[in-house]
Amino acid sequence: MSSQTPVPTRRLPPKNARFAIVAARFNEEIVEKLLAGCLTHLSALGVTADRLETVRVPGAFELPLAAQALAKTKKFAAVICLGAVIRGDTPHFDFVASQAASGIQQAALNTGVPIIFGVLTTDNLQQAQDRCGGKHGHAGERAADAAVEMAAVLAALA
Ligand code: INI
Repeated sequence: MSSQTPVPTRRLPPKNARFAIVAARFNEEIVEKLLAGCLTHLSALGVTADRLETVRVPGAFELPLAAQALAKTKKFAAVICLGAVIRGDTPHFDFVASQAASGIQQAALNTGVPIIFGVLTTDNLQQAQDRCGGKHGHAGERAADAAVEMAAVLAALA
């Protein structure tokens, strides 16, 4: 996969916009780094803590349902899903990763609320570490950027 990440174009969150984060507990060490980077970056973009809600779920497979429930409240300009699916010796990875990805997209299309795919899908732990503050950047920060940008895009379209 290409590592050429986009430069965000709309960096200001809409006024008073609230954001929700759903974080998986599976592969906790990695997901906590994603969450920390996401929160720090949202703060840097002007989203104050009182406009944030964080929810935990067991694993990436459970992200779409929780994200959809949050989106349906219509309280949030975007919902950010954070998780890490790391390939093992069985096909389990493929089911969890693909269902998380398609479920998140489906939840966004069902609700009309941006739901951000901040889920790492990697062959091993090192690749995941490289992508949460290592040599391949920070997927948690990118998820924050995507949430703010999509919130701004949808606000402009409304
Ligand atoms: N969940 C993850 O978030 N990452 C994984 O790597 C993973 N693997 O490899 O199994 C994983 N499995 C658990 C899954 O998300 C569900 O929580 C579980 O199947 C219960 O529904």
